[in-house]
Order: sequence, then C-alpha cells, then structure tokens
Amino acid sequence: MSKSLKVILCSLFLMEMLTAAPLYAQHILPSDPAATTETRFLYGNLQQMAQTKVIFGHQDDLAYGVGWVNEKGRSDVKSVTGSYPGVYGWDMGRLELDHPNNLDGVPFTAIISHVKEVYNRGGINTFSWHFNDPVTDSTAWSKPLNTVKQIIPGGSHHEAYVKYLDKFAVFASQLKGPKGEMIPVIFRPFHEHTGSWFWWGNKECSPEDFIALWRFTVDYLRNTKNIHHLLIAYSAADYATEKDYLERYPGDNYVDIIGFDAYMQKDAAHFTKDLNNRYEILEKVAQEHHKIPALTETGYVLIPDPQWWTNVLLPAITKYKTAYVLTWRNWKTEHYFAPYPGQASEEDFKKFYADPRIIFQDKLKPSIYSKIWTP
Ligand code: BMA
Repeated sequence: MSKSLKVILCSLFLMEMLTAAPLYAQHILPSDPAATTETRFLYGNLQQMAQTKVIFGHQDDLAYGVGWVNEKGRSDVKSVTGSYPGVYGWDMGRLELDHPNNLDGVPFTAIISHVKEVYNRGGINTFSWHFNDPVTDSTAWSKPLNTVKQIIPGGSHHEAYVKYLDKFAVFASQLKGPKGEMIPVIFRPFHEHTGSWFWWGNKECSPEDFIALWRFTVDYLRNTKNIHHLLIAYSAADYATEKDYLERYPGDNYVDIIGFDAYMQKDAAHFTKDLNNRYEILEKVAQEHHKIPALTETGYVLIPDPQWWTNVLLPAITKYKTAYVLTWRNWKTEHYFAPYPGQASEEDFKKFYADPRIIFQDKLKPSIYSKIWTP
C-alpha cells in the first residue's frame, strides 16, 4: 500500500471514529501504535459495541462438537440457532512443540482455514495458549518454581521461550485476508494468571517477573517480529479488589481488552454474586484505563439448567458493559458448554440468541474490519 493511501485510510478511520463515538475520541486506538488498519477498526468497533451489545463466542466452534469432528460448515451453535457465533476461540497449545495438532486435537492447518473463514464473514477470532513450560517441558498445568524468572530476558531459559514466540510469529504471519491484509486476532496470553494452576500463576512468579514476561512477549512480537494485527487481552481468574486485579497489569501500552474467566460451579446465586463482584471492578478499571471489557471465558458444564441462558447468563452480562463472552468447548457428552440439538437448554438458547442485545455471526458484517458501525 502506498504511503499516501495509508494516510487517506488513516484519516478516514479517524473521521469515522470521531463522528461515531465522540466520547471515545481520545481512546480510539489500540495499544500498538503500528496496529494495522483492520486491527484498528476491530478495536474501535469493539469499544463501541461494548456500550450496548454483547457478542457471543464459542471455543473451537467450527472444529468439532458433541458427537462430530471436522465436518465442513458444521457448528453446534449454528445447528441450534441457525447462526454461527460472533467470536471464535482457538488455542495455540503445542504449537511450541511443532505438533501438527493443538492440545485438543485441532490441526493447526485447520485453525488457519477457520480463522480465514471467520474473518471473511465478519466474525472475530481469539487465541489462548496453554503452552508447555519451557524450562521443564511439562504441560501448562505444571507447577514448577520460578519458570517465569528463568524465561524473561537474562534468565537461563530465555532462548527456549523466544523459540516459542518465533513459532507463534510464523503461525500468525500466515493469517492473511483476501487482499493480503493481516487478519486481526485477539491474543490472550497467560490467562487466569490470578489463579495458581498454570506455570505462570500468581504463586509461581512475582508480579514484577510476570509483568516483565508480558512486556517482553508483546514487545518481541511487535518490534522484532513486526506483528501488528493483535489486540492483546489481559484475562484474570478470581480477584476481590481493584488492587488484586491490577497487581500484574503490564500497563496500558500492552493491553487492549481486559476481562476475566468465570464458570458456574455451584448454584446460580453464587455465580451471579461472583460475576457482579468481578464485573463491578472490571467496569471501573475499563473506564479508568479506557480498555474494552469482556467475559473472556465462561460456561456451565453440561448446562443442566434448561433456562440458564436467559435466567442466569443474560441478566449478568447485560447489566455490565461486555464486548463479548466466550463459552468453552463442546468436546463430548461429558464436557460441553454450548447446547447442541436435543440438549436440555436448546430452546432457552434460542431465546438468548434472539435477544436484541446479543450478537451472533448473522448480525456482524465483514465491514467490522473496514468501518465503524454498530449492529
Ligand atoms: C480445559 C478442558 C481441557 C482442555 C483445556 C484446554 O478447560 O477443556 O480438556 O484441554 O481446557 O483447551
């Protein structure tokens, strides 16, 4: 693209943003000053949509569902509602090991085609990464001491971690749209870091080392690998106060989306209270830091409550600003988070889908990447 065309596109983008969202005019750009045009539009649209709408998302939606694997065009969410979700989650776990499939058996080549398919119809892709511990080579759930310290710059295993990022950079650079443009992705590294079940958890490293790891990761991808099509999501597990939430926050220049992961474990009353507590804090931080709030993972395994979607989830996520919610994967009859035909909450999920505040794929357009609009 020529320099003058870039300048024109940038000015058009700014004009659109200024007309569409004067309140956000000062905070319309993502944290990466060199973010691609499409990434900027995605950011602006998410900022805007979060004011009144919530996009529904599902992990591995196109790759498999309950009772099927790899069937072109199939999606449990679509089988129930007639529409694909608006956000699609993919995990990078095992990319670092050069495996052909990710940790849940999805071929990385399939993820690349799904990401392109999603982008072409105006959907949104997000990546998590359950990566192996670069020091011990055990899984993301290993609990060693001090891995983070050993992989930040100056650490004994820094180079091993850099190799992970090199592999991610190669993968990310293959995500190209029809005109050769890079496909924006919401990258959510080191998720649930306020818990202690991954090697990057809060008992496994100090806040300073966690922040150093985060900043190195983002700087390396941006500045050394020249990757500018990522929106970065900071996604906690539990926290009780704003101070807790921000203890490991790497800074506004390193984050675009802030969120948390929350699953219904006990009963609806506990879950609602927990969501309210965490949302109160999230909304305040989002306002103060001008970031996009999201419920980055959620669900109720097996959805045994037939009215869960409209009685429990809908009131909670529409009470607060939430750009999107991502439900976890539909692996098998003993492990799923979205309904499939015949599942107990099927009818209620159709009502959830029909709520005007909830956005699925059918209400999103590819121009989410080229202009500012609200569905
Ligand atoms: C967990 C489960 C696991 C899976 C992991 C990473 O919540 O779904 O089966 O391997 O996420 O996707």
